[in-house]
Amino acid sequence: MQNNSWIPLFPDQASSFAWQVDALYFYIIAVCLFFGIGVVIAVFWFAMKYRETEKYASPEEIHGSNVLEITWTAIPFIIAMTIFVFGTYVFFTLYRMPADATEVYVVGKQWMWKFQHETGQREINELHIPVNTKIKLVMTTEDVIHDVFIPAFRTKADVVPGRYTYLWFEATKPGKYHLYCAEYCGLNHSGMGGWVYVMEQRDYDNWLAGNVSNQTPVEAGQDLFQNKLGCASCHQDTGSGRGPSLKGLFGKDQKLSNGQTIKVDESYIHESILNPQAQIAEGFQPIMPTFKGQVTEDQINQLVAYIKSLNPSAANSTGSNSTAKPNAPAANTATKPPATTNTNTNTTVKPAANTASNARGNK
Ligand code: HEC
Ligand SMILES: [Cu+2]
Repeated sequence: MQNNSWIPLFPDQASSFAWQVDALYFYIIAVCLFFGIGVVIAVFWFAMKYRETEKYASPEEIHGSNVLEITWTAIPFIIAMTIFVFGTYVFFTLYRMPADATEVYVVGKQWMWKFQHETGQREINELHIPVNTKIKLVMTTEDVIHDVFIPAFRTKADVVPGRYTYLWFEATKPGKYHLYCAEYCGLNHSGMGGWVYVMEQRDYDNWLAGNVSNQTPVEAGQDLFQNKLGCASCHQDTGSGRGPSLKGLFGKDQKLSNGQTIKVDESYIHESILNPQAQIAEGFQPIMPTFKGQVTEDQINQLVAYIKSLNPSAANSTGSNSTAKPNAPAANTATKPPATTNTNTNTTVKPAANTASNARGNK
């Protein structure tokens, strides 16, 4: 939460890059103050120094000065470049996703945030994460544009219908931090927010164990793919079906029938499901029906997670989806932590909401 620093203007610096964002911010403020105050002082000083002392005096004329020209070009250029270089560095730190992050799926919806962990736990308007661990949010929305904003982590990103955007952070301090929607998204926009709970690894493990979910996104996706939606009837691993085998698809460069080549990412799969005619895989007929209206964004996330898991060697953290199943269900039976700890950490979640959404599988 808000700390008790002597100026309560700034939230905690609770992520690995928060200090960089603040340093850049203060640097720009310092530059602005220096010149802003400098100009005002100069105005008064010159006004006094060169005030009219003698009527109709004609001052000495000056014609050009290379030294002056070069100085007032070079200094502002250097200052502008420091802001540019520093800003670019911070930008890349924030928006280049680390390869070894734990993924959490996020779906924005008027007016709530829905999260699903790799291990299957679902949350609404609350996100529990371990401290000192890189977390990558894979985000989309069911309706309008929203924006995930966690001030204490000094990071935010738009969440856009029809595609995926990403955000990563590594929380450095256990605690409870505000989560906001930072894009005006309708009537109850101001109420669209919640809390991020940063927990010590041990507490987080307890939390996971106390919030068992029957299916991980990969498992749920597999179920949809093979049974509920019948994708497997066309997409067979052998490649002998009417559609291409999706094995090893994620992360590869896919040739399209129009001659283009495209890198297969989450957004490509998303579009392949909702708008299959838009991009046709080379060598196949455009016979895939659209699943628009039949699948929710949560289910698409699960299908994406499953299709990603079919390529464990993909460059980024994707592969871990299929294999990384931290011992959440196991811990529940075998190494159940003392009841007290368990209930303690669990008071922060709403089991009712969790199980209800599990039962419905998506909403
Ligand atoms: C009627 C058969 C059929 C069904 C059912 C079907 N697909 Fe397809 N799918 C295809 C064909 C054919 C293509 C290749 C042409 C294209 O890109 O549209 C394709 C392409 C794709 C691609 C892009 C593959 C690539 O190599 O670029 C993805 C991803 C995909 N389908 C996912 C799904 C999912 C998920 C489902 C179930 C929700 C599904 N498909 C159901 C026939 C089908
Ligand atoms: Cu919103």
